[in-house]
Amino acid sequence: MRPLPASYIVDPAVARALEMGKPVVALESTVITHGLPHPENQKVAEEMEGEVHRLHAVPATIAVLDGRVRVGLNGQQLERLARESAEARERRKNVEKGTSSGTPTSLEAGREPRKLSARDLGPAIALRQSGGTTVAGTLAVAAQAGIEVFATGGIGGVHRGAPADVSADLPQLARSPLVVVCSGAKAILDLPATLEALETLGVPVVGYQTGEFPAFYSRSCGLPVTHRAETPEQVARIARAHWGLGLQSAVLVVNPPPADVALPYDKMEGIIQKALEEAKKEGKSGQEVTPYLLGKVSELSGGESLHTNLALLRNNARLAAQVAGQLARHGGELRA
Ligand code: PSU
Ligand code: MN
Repeated sequence: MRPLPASYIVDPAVARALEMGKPVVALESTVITHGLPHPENQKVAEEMEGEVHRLHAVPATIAVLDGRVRVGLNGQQLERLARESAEARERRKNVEKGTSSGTPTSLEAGREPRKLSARDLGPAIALRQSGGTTVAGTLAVAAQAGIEVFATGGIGGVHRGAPADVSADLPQLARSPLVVVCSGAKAILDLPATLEALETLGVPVVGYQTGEFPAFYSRSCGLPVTHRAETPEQVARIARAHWGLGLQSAVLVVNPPPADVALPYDKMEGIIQKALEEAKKEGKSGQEVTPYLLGKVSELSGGESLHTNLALLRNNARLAAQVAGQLARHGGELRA
């Protein structure tokens, strides 16, 4: 394994797999700290790890704990991250409702798990903070650790009506050579603008058994992708060929949510419009926009969107494990 900074702690099972060229799948942790309610956050994180294991790959959930970059969490660490974020959210809600003292600003300065993009890793390490890594943060760490595959729900992108609010996920995808399996970008975003940005950044977007860009909760939104792959092996071949050219970007594999849990696009659009209006009324900005919108969408859909979100996360973990298996098994053969 390549030498890593002193701030990194690689879980022994992950280190062994990387050492031996066995398949490893990185998993993000903002979905645990900021993306989902408790206890679903912990449960789905464990289930994603279970799916990866079942397909004979090693899961590496990436997070920062007390200023250490963890590549692979054990059960206790995962439980702690999920619980502490739920407690922090509860405290913040009580402060907002006025049933508890303190201000959200003073809580921010406290020990609660943070949302860590790539730019936040240095400060988090130096200041001994804990937090969930976003897609950008996870990519930065996974690339340094030499992990080749990463599963998530939906990437960040260009926000609607706020073309200056572009997720750091996009530029980080441009410089992290991993296969990223997702269900497109979060549906609350401007999807056409996000696809354009991916093109500008040189990130190939490969539809998995689809010619369309999925809209996270929905299997399609009418936007075509430029490439499609039918099997995990084809995905692996595409990635090896891409990196073999010396290109350093991610290969974005978009996997539609399973048909039995996918939600109709038009219905979700109505709900998203309402959520966007509420966010505007509440004056949400910056890092809090995404978690707020996801929560609102879940509330307005009566929990249906949450059910879909959980199912697609498990589904993406499965595909990622299969791709990691292909990349590892045919490492030499598929190397361009
Ligand atoms: N998609 C989800 N839930 C999430 C996220 C994405 O369904 O919680 C997280 C990811 O970690 C992603 C981040 O990297 O939101 C993007 O946030 P922002 O738009 O602030 O960059
Ligand atoms: Mn943003």
